[in-house]
Amino acid sequence: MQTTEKKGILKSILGILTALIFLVGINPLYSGKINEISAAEDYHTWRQMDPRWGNVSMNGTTVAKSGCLITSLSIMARASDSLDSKALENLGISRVDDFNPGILANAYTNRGGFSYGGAIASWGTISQIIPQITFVRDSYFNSYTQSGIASEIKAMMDQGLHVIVNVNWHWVYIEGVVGNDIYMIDPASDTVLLYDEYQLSGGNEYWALTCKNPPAPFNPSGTSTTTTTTETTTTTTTEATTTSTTTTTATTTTTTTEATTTTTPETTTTTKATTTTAVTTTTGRLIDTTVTAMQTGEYFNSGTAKIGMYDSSDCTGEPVSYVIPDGVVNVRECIGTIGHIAGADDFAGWIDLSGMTFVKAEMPHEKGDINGDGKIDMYDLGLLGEYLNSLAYMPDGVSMLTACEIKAADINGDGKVNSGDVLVYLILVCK
Ligand SMILES: [Ca+2]
Ligand SMILES: [Ca+2]
Repeated sequence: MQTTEKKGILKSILGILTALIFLVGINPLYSGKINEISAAEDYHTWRQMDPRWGNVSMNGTTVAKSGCLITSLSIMARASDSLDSKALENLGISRVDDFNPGILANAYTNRGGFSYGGAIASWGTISQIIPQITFVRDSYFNSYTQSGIASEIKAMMDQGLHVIVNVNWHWVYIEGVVGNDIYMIDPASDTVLLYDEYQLSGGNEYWALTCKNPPAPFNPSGTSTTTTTTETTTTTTTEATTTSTTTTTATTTTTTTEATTTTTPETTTTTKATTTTAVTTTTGRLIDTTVTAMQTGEYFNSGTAKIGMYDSSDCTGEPVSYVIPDGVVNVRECIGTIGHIAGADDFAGWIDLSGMTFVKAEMPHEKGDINGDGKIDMYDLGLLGEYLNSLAYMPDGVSMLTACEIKAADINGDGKVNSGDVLVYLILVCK
């Protein structure tokens, strides 16, 4: 989509590479050794792709490819100070500082803890390895909104439970909740705010567990203090944990080029001169400023706020879903300024089109040139990555790309837009 061209480009390409590792089994080469761990390493920096343990096998896969849950469990074990002497013995290490996700993966493997493909075979295995950790439940959030999910997690954490959340087929450890902000330690990224990295459609799976210590009071300003409760009343250890928060400010510059073509009659006939103003967005998406009455066709949210979609044409009450900025809808019929949006089941909702921008019927894009700038390059690859990621969270009837853009994204021409197209792009773009 036009404004996503630059803002998410690096994230998208990283996303594509990660997706490829899952989808087509590319196995990056790792040369590190699992035991090359510096002492007292901050578990906030543990990523499943870390070359020190990324190639540790997990029954047909590796920690790098499929170890997000193992890495999240490892982070939780360290955050909760659950590695007692029995756990160290089970893990085959002598010091807490020797622990890392590769060590835990090996302990699972030694117990037959992974089914083929790296899935954890039994919830109870974690307690067999680290006795201070007890699996409580594997369940699903009741909520479908950020505020609802945040309050469900907060309530569990207030009860002393540690929570690991499945965000679109990937697991992250939750470090704290402040208001609607959910702070995570993500085995795949340095992002700390969950919704900065992942769009949840709601109802997500989660694991809740108890550990030696409950989740530490969380301070998003960067420093959280973990007070280690003790089993006896004689000693209290206070451990200061510094959370490194990196704030990345992405500045998006949208260049809008207004091309005004005035067709002036050269002869003095009575023909009226017609003036058509076509505004070219940075993706080449044309919007037609001559259209005043609402008409059927594709519209996109060109604003910065999401726009509600309703189940009745008076567009009142609670929206059934939203069209996020840049989201594209296909309007099948209009009643005044209200449009009926097509969906999987013909009807996805009603929306007030006055907040949306009509997409002019476009010239078909060249195969592969999603943003219509005449080139096939990393920007198109980035858009493809964002589009594939968006399939997991876009509500019914809303797409990140227009029909023409989706057609262009099918670079291998098999009628589907998927990882096969990513591979072709990678070959073309990364040569
Ligand atoms: Ca292009
Ligand atoms: Ca294809």
